[in-house]
Amino acid sequence: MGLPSFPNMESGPGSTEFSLCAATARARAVHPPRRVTLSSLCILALTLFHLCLGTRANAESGREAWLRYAPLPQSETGKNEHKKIDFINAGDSLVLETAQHELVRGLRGMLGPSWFASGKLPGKIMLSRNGQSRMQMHRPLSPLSEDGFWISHQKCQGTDCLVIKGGGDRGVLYGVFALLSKIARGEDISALNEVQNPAAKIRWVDQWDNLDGSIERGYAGPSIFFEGGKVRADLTRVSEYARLLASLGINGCNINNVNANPRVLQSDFLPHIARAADAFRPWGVRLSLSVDLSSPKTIGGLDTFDPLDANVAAWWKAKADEIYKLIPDFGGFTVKADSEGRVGPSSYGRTPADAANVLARALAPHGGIVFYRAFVYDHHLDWRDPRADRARAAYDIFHALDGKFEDNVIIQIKHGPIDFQAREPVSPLFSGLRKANEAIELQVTQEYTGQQRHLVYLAPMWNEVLDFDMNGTEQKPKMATEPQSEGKKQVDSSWFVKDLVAGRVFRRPTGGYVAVVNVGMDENWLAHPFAMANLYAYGRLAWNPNLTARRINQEWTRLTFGNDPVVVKTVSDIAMKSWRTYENYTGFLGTQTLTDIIGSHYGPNIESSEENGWGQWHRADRDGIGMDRSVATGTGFAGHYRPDVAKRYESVATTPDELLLFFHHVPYTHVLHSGKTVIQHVYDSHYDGANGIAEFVRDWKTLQGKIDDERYNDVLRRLEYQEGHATVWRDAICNYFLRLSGIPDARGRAGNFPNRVEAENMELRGYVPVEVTPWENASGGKAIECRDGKGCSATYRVPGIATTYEVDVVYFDQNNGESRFRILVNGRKVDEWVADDHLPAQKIGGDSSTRRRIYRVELSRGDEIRIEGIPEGEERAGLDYVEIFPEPE
Ligand code: GCV
Repeated sequence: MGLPSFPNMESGPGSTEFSLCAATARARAVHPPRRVTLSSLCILALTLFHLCLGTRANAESGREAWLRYAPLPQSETGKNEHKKIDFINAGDSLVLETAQHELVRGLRGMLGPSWFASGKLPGKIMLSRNGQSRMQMHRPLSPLSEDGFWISHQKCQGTDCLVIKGGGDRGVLYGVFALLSKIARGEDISALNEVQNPAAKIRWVDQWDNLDGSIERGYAGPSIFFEGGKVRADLTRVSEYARLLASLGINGCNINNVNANPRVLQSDFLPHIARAADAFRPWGVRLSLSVDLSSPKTIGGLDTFDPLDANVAAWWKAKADEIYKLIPDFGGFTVKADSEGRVGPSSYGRTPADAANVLARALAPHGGIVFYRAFVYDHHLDWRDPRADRARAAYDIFHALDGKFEDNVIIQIKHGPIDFQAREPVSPLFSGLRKANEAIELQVTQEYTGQQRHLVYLAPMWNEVLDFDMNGTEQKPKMATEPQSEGKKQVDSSWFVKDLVAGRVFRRPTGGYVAVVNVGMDENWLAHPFAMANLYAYGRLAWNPNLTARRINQEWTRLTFGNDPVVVKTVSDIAMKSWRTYENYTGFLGTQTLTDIIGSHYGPNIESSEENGWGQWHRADRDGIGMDRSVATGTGFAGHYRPDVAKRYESVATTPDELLLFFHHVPYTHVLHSGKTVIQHVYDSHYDGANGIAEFVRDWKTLQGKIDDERYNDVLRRLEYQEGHATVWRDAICNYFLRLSGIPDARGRAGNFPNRVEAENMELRGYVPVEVTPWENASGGKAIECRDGKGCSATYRVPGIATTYEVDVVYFDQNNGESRFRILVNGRKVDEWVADDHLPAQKIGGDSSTRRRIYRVELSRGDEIRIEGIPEGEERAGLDYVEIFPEPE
C-alpha cells in the first residue's frame, strides 16, 4: 500500500521561555533568610522589580498561582517617587520575618518602587502579634483568635501607619497575605479596619505521596517531598508549597500517603522528614505524618501492635519523643486502619478508639494531634445481600464510640458516606458525634471528578455540604460575608456541617478542615490551571465557610488572570457551571459516578460498580435502578440522619431528585420532581452535559488576547479534550441504559448518530475490527486496531452535501505507545497528530477514547476521507469513528 512515514510531523507543545524574573523571585520566596535587614529587602525588591520589567510580561507558567503580584496598571500606582519603607516591630520570629519579606515582595511586585508614594499606604507599617507592642492603639472590633488578624490605620509614634496585628505570629502572616490580596484585586484599602478570625483551628491539607515519589491519586507529576525512597535533596518546591498554603491560612500538612509505609518512622529516616518540616516552618505550616498501626511490630521489633499492650504504648511514646526532638512543632499522626486492606485494631479485637488513644497519649505531652480517619469499611461486602451497605460503615463504627476518644483525637470524616463521588449526601456521622472532635475531609485532587483533565470547580459542592443543616432546617446558603463575624447567631436548632466540624455546636476543643490535595512537581502544581481554583477555594472556605463559591472564584480569577471584568465574569461563569455539568455526564440522580471504580476511576464503566465487594452498587437492571437505603424496606442508612433529614430521605416523594437513586430503587419510568421520567433524565442530562462543555470551549475562546497565551492555549487544549471525552461519557451511558431499559429517547438522540461513520464499517487496509469491553465504551461496541508496524488505513466516501465541515476523528490514546495519525481528503493531507497524551489507559476503551477535531474542511459528496495510522509500542493506532458536521456560517 506504500503508506508514508509521516515526515515533518510536529509533536508536543511550542517553545518554552526561561523567565529570569520568575525564577529569581521563586528562589527568594522559597528560603526567606533567617534574618532580613530592611536595606537588603529594599535592594532585593528593587532588583527583582527591574528584572521583572525586562522580561516578557505575559509569560505565565502558573507556578506563582494566585501569588503573582503582577504589576498593577500604572494609573493605580501613582507617581514614580521613591521613599523608604519603615517597618515597626517586625522580625523577632521566623514567621514574622517571613511576613515582612512577603509584604515587601508583594508591594514591590504590584506597585513598583513607588508603592508607598502611591497614596495607598502610609509611610509606616507595623506588624505585631498580640502582646508584642506596648504602643498605645485602638482596640480591634472583636477579639483576635490565635490565627486571626486585624488590619487598621492608626497613629504610630505620632504618624499615620498601617497596623497588621495578629493573634499570634501566623495571624500577622495571614494578615499580610490578606492585605496583598486586596491590593492585587484592586480593593480600596485606604480606610481599612477589619478583623478576620478563622472559622476553625484545624485547616490542614493531606498529600498521598509515597516514598518512591509516586502519588496515590495524584495527577500532576511526582512528589515534591519524596524521590526514590528518600526525602528529596532539594526541597525548593516544598517551601513554595508552604507559601501557597500559608497565603490561604492553612496551618498544617500531612506529607505522606495514608496508606502509610512504616519506613517514615524509622530513626534514620526522621532527620530527613525534619528537613521538610524546616521548609514549612517559616510559613507557619506544621508537618504531620501518616502512620501504619503495625509499626511497633514491623519496624519496632515487638511481636504485637495491639494498642492495649503496654510495650506498644511505650513504643509509640518513645517514637513521639524522638520525633519532637527533631521537629518541635510536629503536628501529629494521621491514621487509616481496618480499611481497604490496611491492618488495624480489629486484628486484636480492639476498637478505633483504642488505637487512636494510644497514639494520642504519646503525642499529648507535645501538643500533637491524632487524625483518625472514619473511612473504615469492609471492601468484601456481599453484593447479593440487600441489607449490605458500605455507606453505613462509618456511622455504625464511630457513633458507637462517641465519648471514648481522647481530647487530642480528631475524627476525620469524608464529606459523603462513600468516597468523594461527583454527588453524595452529606455523611450522617457529622451529627453522630457529640463528644469527639471532627474534621471534614474534602478532596481537591479530582480522583472521581475528572482527574484534572476535566474542568470541575468543586466549591459549589463544598458550599452545599458545609451549609447543610443536619437538623433539617432548609436554609438557603448565606451570602458571602467578610470580614467573618465569629459566633454569628444562627437558628438555635441548626446544626450546619460547618459549625459541627468547627466544634462550635458541642463546644469541642478543636476541629475543622482537611483536604487531600496531591500537588506534584508539575510546574503549575495541579496540572489543569483551573484545578488551582479548587485548592484556593478549599483554603478560603476552611478560613471562612460563609464565603460563596462564586465570590471565591472571582477572587481567584482576579489574582490568577487579572482584573479585566470580562475575564472575571467569563471564568467564574464557566467555573460555577462546571460541577453540575460534570455531574450531568457522569453520575445522574445520585448514582454517584459511573466510572471504572475498580480501575482508573476516570472513564465510564457502569458495571464495574456492580456485583463485587466494593459496595458502590447502583443495582441497575432492566426494570429500574438505585439502592434502597430506606429504613422501611432497605439498608436502613437513611435512619442514621437526624429525624427531619431521615424523614426526608426515607420517602421517594421527599428525596431530592439529585439524590433519588442513592436512597431508592425506582423504575426507569418513575416521574421525578422535575416532571421527567428517570430514563428521559438520563438522556437529557447527558446531552446537556456534553453540550455544556462545548459552550465552555466557545466561552473560553472569547478570552483570547485577554489573558496570556500560555495559559489561554493550555486551558483551550484541555477544554477541547474534555468536550470529546464528555461525548464519550454521554454515548456510553445513554447507549447502555437505552439497551438495558429498552425505552427510547423521546428526542431521538440516544443511539442515533446520522453523521457518524464507524471505523469498522470503512474500507480497511491493515486495520482489523476488535470488540471493545465494556461494549458501551466504543461506538457500536467495536473499534479497529492496526497490527502492521508500517501502518494501516481506513477509508470512506463523504455522503453529505458540499459545504464546509467540522471533522471529528475519535481515536484511542493509550499511555503505552505514541501512534501517529493523519487524515487525507482525496489524497490531500488536512491534519496529522501524535497520540502522545498520558491518559490512565493501557488499552482501547473509555479511558483512552480521545477526539481530534479538524475545523473548516471543504467536502463534497463522494470525496474520499482516509485516516492513516502508524502504531507504536503497545498502542495500535486504534480508531473508533469519524463524524462530520456542516459548520455554521
Ligand atoms: C489513599 C479511595 C481512593 C484510595 C484512597 C482511599 C482513602 O478509596 O481510591 O486511593 O487511598 O480512598 O481515602 O484512603
